[in-house]
Amino acid sequence: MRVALESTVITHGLPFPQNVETAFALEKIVIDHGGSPVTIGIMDGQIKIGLTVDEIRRMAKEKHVYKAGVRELPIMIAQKACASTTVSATARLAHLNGISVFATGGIGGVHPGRWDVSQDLFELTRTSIVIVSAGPKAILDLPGTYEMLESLGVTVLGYQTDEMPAFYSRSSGIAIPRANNPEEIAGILAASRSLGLTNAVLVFNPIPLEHALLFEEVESWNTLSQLDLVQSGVSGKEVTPFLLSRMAVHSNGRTVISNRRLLENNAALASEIALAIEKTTK
Ligand code: PSU
Ligand code: MN
Repeated sequence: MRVALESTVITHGLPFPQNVETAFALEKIVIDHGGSPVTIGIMDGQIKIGLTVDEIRRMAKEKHVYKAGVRELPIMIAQKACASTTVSATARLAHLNGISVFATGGIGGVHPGRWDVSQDLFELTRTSIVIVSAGPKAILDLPGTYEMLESLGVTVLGYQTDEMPAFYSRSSGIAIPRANNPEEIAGILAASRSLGLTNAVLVFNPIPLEHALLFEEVESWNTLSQLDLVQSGVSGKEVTPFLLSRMAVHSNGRTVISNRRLLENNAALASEIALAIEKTTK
């Protein structure tokens, strides 16, 4: 059973060398669960449904890999470019290739302030796949992102929680439906498909308690990072990578460690869900 993993977290989400270490650690977790990890990306215009070890290393080290969302995929292919794929692009490519489960860190969403809403949210309305994340990224407008998911009709579940987790921390105060085990999630995907729904099943898996950061502390680093953003003049798709790198600076690297731990936790749950889906479709 295959589990999709994304590559933008490697190229734009984590610093080198933690990014390569994390990419391989995630693949190992899937293998240890009896699955096949499929890290998705684009090399010289070729869609890679499973980057090789060397390709992952190359992506992680290169400075100017393009960050491709679903709308940039056609450009990357036609121009024979090298690109990492975001949640939107990875979900689409995984689904096209018959993969039912995808693990990431945090989904994109609604940014605070001026209009900036991730392609991720819209892609989730047209890709029937289970996506495991630790919540919308902490640098986002959490209530706004939650409301947008509702407006778009995306099925949202908390894994063994009644609250939407907040990426580096476990709670946001926003109530969501709960799922208690991988079999239940497999059943929800099957029901979604039997209804002819095209949307994703978005599973929010809270970061393990021992690696969680205090919400108040995260908020204080976020306030500083958002000020840095205004001063930097950074815009467009560079916003999220910029904010994540500022969070790492203000937290003295603590957000990088938490990000890795939540990614590992998500890869493990995604593997269990993939196994449950395989059992029910046999
Ligand atoms: N999860 C992480 N770190 C990341 C991302 C996810 O832990 O960097 C990436 C994903 O690829 C996601 C992207 O799709 O951040 C969101 O970018 P934007 O806000 O520009 O859509
Ligand atoms: Mn954006």
